[in-house]
Amino acid sequence: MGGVVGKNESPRSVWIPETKLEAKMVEALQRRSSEGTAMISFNSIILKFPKIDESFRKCKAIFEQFDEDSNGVIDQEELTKCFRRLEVSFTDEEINDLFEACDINEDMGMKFNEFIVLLCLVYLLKDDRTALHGKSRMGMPNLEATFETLVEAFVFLDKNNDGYVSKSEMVQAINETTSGERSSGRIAMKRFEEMDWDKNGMVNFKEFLFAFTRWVGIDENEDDEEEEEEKI
Ligand SMILES: [Ca+2]
Ligand SMILES: [Ca+2]
Ligand SMILES: [Ca+2]
Repeated sequence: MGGVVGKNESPRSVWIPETKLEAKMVEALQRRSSEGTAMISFNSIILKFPKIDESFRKCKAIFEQFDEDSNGVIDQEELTKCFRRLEVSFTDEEINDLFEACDINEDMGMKFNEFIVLLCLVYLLKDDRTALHGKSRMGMPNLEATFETLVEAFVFLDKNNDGYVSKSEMVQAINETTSGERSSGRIAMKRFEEMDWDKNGMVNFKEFLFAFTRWVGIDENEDDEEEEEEKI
């Protein structure tokens, strides 16, 4: 296998967001990346996995609290209440868009992993609404620190600052870590494919977050259980 990856990026130079929500995500990420990132390598992201995992698991209590009828999913009504409690002032339309975007198994409810992704998107999008920096945006400082780590990881990977992670950006990030190893291109491809949920050749922030919930093992996939060797 020749390591010629990186040069043959798709000719598409500008990626157009498919939804209003995605456009907002891209905008927020681009603004965020102008502030820089503390991530220095893909390894530094991997080293954060245990902490991210722990923080996600602590979030389970929050999830259960908002799942008022304890049916294992947060429905639209429960979510609206949740936003009110968190003092997140999103419009009904915005909440609805977030709900639809994160309901990847399309069961009209937020399962735990979907809920975490949704909260992280809220964290990102709320950035432009609260002028008060350094103040907790959602009243969950520990979880917000984890979300910040995830935003930083994405910003690190998105080298050209277009709000998406491309294949070549992933290869670049992995190469920086495992330079000289012949398998690095293959690892990058594998990681990329795990992230590119809709297989359109680009990873948006939402896909990136779902990949994280799978990597740290909180994904509850009942319908397809592909046993993946978790080797990084
Ligand atoms: Ca429920
Ligand atoms: Ca769902
Ligand atoms: Ca990019």
